[in-house]
Amino acid sequence: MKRRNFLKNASLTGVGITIGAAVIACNEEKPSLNETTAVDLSKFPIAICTWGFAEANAKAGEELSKNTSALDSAIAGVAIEEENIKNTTVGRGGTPDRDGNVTLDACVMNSNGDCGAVLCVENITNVAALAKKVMEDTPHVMLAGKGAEEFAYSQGFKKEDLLTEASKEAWEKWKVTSKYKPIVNIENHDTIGMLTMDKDGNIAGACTTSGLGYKMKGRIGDSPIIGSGLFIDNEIGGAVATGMGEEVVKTVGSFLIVELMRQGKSPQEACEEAINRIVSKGNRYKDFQIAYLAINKVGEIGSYCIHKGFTHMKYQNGVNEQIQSDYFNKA
Ligand code: SD4
Repeated sequence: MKRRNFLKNASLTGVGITIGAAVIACNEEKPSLNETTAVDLSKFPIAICTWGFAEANAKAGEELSKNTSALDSAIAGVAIEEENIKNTTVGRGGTPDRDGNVTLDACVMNSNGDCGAVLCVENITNVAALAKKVMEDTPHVMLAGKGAEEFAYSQGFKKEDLLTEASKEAWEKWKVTSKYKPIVNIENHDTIGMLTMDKDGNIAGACTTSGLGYKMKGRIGDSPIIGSGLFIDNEIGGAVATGMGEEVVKTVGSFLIVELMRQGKSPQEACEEAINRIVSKGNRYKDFQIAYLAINKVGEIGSYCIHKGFTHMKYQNGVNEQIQSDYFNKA
């Protein structure tokens, strides 16, 4: 029997998505907004994440199905990519800064609105788990650099060399020209931002990255900044960002999306409005990608990006699928 629950200010009409392994187009139909809407709890749990990180998203979905908390499920999911040395934008194996240091950024947020973040951390692979430790076991919400690293060791995290042979080789090649020009979409391997809803519809999330390749030493993007790379309000929904962090920070993108949903916009409409805020500032958007992914309290999902090529994963009712996002730049 379906458990039903009632919420205010949420919309019910879902984004129609065909099930299958192939990448599919996001339905452009706009959900309607109702004052009072029934929430079908049989839709939960749900896990969504940026890009085509199928294994990571499936892991989060499986954890949620075993009643692991929404936050721990997200952390277990993103850990797959943090540990995947072939992924050159997250965790171990990540692309270094221009001096050859791999520095990681991550943040987490739970359904109570608690959060934790670590910035510019070296030698630790599972930085989302470390961000949770900051949230739970310190009086702070953010730790950076050496302080974050030392805290990690005190919590039993292993010291690991994050620079793999492959990343080192690529960096040495890069040094020949030393051109800093982030590439739109980076072949679909990018920051992982994940949002999870447990069986009761409680939302949590994690965002983890090695940041933009060959960045300046000490550079921080949006990913560990609560409100920019990730934001959750369990009454409303959550959002995550990927792409050129500097531009996300300027409009506090994830917080903006949650606030737009609070005002009654669907996740899709909110993501589109957040991208519009960026592209309306001039033509510079032609050179960078930003993508947003959001979910609201009834489990509707939205995503939107500047340039074609962004996809996200969705796990629901045991099905894990990759979905192509709609995009702004149709030129
Ligand atoms: C950053 N948003 O550090 C991250 C990285 C990313 O495409 O998503 N790269 O700016």
